[in-house]
Amino acid sequence: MTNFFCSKDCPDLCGVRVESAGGRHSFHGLPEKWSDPGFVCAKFRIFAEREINNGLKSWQLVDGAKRPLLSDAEAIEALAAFLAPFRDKKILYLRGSGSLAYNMACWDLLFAGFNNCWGVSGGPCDDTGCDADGADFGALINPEITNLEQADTIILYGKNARSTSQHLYAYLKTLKKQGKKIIYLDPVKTKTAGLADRYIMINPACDGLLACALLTGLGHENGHDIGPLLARAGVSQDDFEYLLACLQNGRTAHIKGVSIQRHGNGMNAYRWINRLAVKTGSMDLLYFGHPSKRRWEKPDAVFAGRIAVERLAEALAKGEFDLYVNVAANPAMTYPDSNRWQEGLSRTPTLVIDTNHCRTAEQADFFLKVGGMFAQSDFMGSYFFSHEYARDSLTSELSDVAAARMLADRLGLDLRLKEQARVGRIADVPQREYRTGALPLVMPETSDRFQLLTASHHGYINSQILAGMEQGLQVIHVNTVDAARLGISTGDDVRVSGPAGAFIAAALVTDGIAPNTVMCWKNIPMKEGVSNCAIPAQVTDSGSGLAYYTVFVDLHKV
Ligand SMILES: Nc1nc2c(c(=O)[nH]1)N[C@H]1C(S)=C(S)[C@@H](COP(=O)(O)OP(=O)(O)OC[C@H]3O[C@@H](n4cnc5c(=O)[nH]c(N)nc54)[C@H](O)[C@@H]3O)O[C@H]1N2
Ligand SMILES: Nc1nc2c(c(=O)[nH]1)N[C@H]1C(S)=C(S)[C@@H](COP(=O)(O)OP(=O)(O)OC[C@H]3O[C@@H](n4cnc5c(=O)[nH]c(N)nc54)[C@H](O)[C@@H]3O)O[C@H]1N2
Ligand code: SF4
Ligand SMILES: [Mo]
Repeated sequence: MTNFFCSKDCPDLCGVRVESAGGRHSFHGLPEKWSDPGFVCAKFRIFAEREINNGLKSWQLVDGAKRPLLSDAEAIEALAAFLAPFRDKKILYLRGSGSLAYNMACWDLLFAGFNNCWGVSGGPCDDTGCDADGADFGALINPEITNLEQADTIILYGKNARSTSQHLYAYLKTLKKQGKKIIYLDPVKTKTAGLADRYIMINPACDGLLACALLTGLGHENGHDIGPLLARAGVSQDDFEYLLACLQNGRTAHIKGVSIQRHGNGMNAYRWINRLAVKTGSMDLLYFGHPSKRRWEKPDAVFAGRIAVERLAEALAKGEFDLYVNVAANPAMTYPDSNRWQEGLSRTPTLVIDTNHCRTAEQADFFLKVGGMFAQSDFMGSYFFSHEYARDSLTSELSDVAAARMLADRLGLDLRLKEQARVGRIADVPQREYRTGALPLVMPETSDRFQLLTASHHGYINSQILAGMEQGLQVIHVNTVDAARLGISTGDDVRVSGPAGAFIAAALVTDGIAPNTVMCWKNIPMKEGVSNCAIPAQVTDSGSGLAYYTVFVDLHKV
């Protein structure tokens, strides 16, 4: 029996008990205070299938053909020779969220040891929201999740827990049975709406407007006109009064989804929700996604410089770097402006270090296959809950850390990755202290085209799917009234054109999406292209996070 944990980009951070017999493993989730009995989600089986002895080998492109590298020693030897000429060259280094555990920093430390290696500033995930909480509270921290037991009402702002945090969802179900009211705000009527006492189909990027209207209604704010704010948000007077009554007649918890900060005004929206929680005495009932390794000292990888996240594809396409190093990331699928990424990857020599042959690897010059989380002893905390776990490796495949150490040896670099026991703990994470005076309200962009949302699907995480799983998911959700106006029916192939390019998906006509809004599942191959072909690389009002959802598209039947 081995103790393990799942280090995928998922807030739940399941602790796992593994029983192995005859080369087969069975996985059992450990219970938590808020999730007893424990369980692992159905995706875990997919991770095991993708990553344990999946038969992939490393390879190097030689004269346009892939030369397979059959053993780990051969792969490391060839990679050391591949990297040697780049010791003083300008390198761009990107690490993604394939595994979020601490020891993945081995690669940061290795490449920061090259003389002119650049890291990235900002990111695709939670940077905007973290900047918001940093500005308002001077701290990135969540209250204990069990504080929810003190609430009478729980508001979920675009937090599709049923799909993206199944342990939170299980806890919400228990809390509902105890009599808590649940309110769910989302332009899309997702599976989480089924749990809610009230589902409100808010327009995208309008959560801050609603929070401001509520603060005005409660007398905490003036200078704003409630009527136009509600009209822009698509929130009815009845829903507004229901929310007001909840806030006035009991304690209300606020759970901010990561999604709502992926808009041009995403930081502002987060800050208005923060303000609503603070002014109604609920700072201890306010939740978001915070950094998962904040309780450990950071490994000291110092890069020669940093390039802004929205410039990555452009910089590679313009030939600003001699080498691109891509670790546990799949930007050809997951980052905006996919067509530009294709250009950049074909122009710049590229090393991909991954457990799978992802879309980005298809254009690599060197592919190093590692064993993934099952081969890696590691530790981390959750980015939402308070728990943390450590694990030993489960398989003997080449781990990221073993590969980085072997390379460091071959290249004569000092890899200063500490054992877990020697990594300093940060004992006193600062507490929240609200420090914001007046807060301007940033109105969302408007357009007569359709706002494109790209949401998580319960069956896979980010771009990590099994081949073929995208069948049946290559759809674009269109509101019934919009579809009638455009003459589009369910099953029609539709070209979705945005500022950066286009993709093709099958229409799925539904009343379960706000008018003038369309939605497809994120980060999978579409019938033609991928959703990020349509999405330009642009940042939110924090300047640090990508504004994936402030994009307006045209729909044409093909
Ligand atoms: N199964 C699964 N789980 C995952 C992931 C996955 O890909 N699959 N990804 C993981 C990662 S990396 C992250 S960051 C988290 C993300 O998890 P969440 O924070 O739940 O974010 P999303 O799933 O992107 O979006 C959730 C919902 O927000 C809605 N939404 C979009 N814009 C707005 C808005 O302006 N206001 C409101 N109220 N709602 C809006 C979308 O329609 C969508 O239904 O999930 C993690 N968990
Ligand atoms: N349009 C649109 N795009 C989005 C989003 C959106 O909402 N809309 N969401 C964004 C968000 S929130 C995020 S977090 C990003 C995520 O984007 P990425 O960071 O690209 O995340 P993944 O798709 O999970 O890809 C990670 C890669 O890591 C590999 N991998 C897995 N485990 C390991 C390991 O242990 N070691 C190594 N070396 N590799 C491993 C996987 O095989 C996969 O190819 O996507 C963003 N992209
Ligand atoms: S993806 Fe999330 S819910 Fe599923 S096993 Fe991993 S940590 Fe648990
Ligand atoms: Mo994310």
